[in-house]
Amino acid sequence: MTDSESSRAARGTADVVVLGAGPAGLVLGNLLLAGGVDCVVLERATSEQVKSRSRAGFLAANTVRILDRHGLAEGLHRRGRTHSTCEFRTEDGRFRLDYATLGRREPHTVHPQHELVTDLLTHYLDAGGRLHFATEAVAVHGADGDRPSVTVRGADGRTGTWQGRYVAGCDGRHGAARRSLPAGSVRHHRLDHGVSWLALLAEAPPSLDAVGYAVHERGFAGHMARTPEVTRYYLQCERGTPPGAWSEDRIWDELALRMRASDYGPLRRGPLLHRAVVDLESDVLEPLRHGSLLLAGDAASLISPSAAKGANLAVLEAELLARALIDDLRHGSPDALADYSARCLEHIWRAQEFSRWMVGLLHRVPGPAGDEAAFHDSLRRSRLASLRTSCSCQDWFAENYVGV
Ligand code: RFL
Repeated sequence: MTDSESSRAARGTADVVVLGAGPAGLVLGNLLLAGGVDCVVLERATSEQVKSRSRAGFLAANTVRILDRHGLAEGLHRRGRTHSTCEFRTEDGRFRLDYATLGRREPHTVHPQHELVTDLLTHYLDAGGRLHFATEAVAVHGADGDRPSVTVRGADGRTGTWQGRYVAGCDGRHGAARRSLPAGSVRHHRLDHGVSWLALLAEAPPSLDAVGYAVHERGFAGHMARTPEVTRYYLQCERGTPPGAWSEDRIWDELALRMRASDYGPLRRGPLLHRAVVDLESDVLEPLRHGSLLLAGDAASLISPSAAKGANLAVLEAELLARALIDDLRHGSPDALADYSARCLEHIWRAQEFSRWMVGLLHRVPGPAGDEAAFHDSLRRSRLASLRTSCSCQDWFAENYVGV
């Protein structure tokens, strides 16, 4: 379906109306289609935008198993690379963890999110899936009953309606699903970690053969390979910093300083392809269901990128939701749908806890200097020392770092 066709804001029906064509919506769409459930995916962005949005890159072993189970991992195995080492650079020296030899002994697979999304999209469309780009969900209605509907708006401003038996809100943090929840219908837990990152994509080969985490008195800096030609860097910045505030030279100099390039080797510089400021925030909606409206991925829970969990949770939740919807719609068995929220929340809270721990490991606590800040800073150094020296701490780290 082309964008110009879809811009007519088509209207119609489907048993499951899926909002959003990110990892959550596309895994769900593929699994429902394979399971014989009638569904449609409605996506606000154009096909080109969806295929080029750079975000995650580190996929957990369980994510790969899920994608394998459903025949969705072909591109990932062809182009992705396994990754198993992280390096911490701190005021007390440098140490490495080969996490694939620790904990559950599992590596990550590095496969950029836009490539995963492109793979999932191709698979879904080739299998005959229905998807409308440039179609924004405006609101979900009637979620209290068993015939919910979604009003949509096309790129030309024309509106339409989709009706289903269920609506799956996979449309992220700012989507229509969250907005449409009646006040008080779900509990909204939120945490602002108080830290912001300048997230950068550089057209430059990786500078080290590991994920690099640098803890520095000027703030955190991070290094993550994406492809042999592209590397993601993070630079902690003041809250409210405009993404364009720093020149490329200043960014590279600051990265080199915080990553202690003079001690451990230079960074391989290159033009910056993309930059954005990300405030590290987390939230969880509880439960992930209101009547016939179900939430998955970032729409269900936003997680700070400090532990690379968001896309992995999205895939896991989409598989659980697909199974539950297939059970209900094809086999008349509603039990898995009734358990859907509780099953996801176990994984979500565990990931949130680890991601919060990582924030505390990698950053000085923002706020005024003083006795309390110094106390927190000593706790952070002690946490890093445990990670450097304690085998059981390293096993715990590895299990949580790669697990979802
Ligand atoms: P997405 O990917 O945001 O997709 C939602 C889709 O919904 C569409 N949409 C709408 N469509 C119709 N109507 C509306 N009203 C709509 N509103 C929105 C959007 O256009 C979009 O196509 O959510 P999903 O599927 O839940 O997936 C979540 C992940 O994208 C996210 O958690 C990760 O990117 C988080 N994340 C990482 N996760 C990892 O597992 N590993 C990583 O290495 C990792 N690195 C990252 C990250 C997130 C980052 N940022 C940008 C916060 C690095 C960064 C910098």
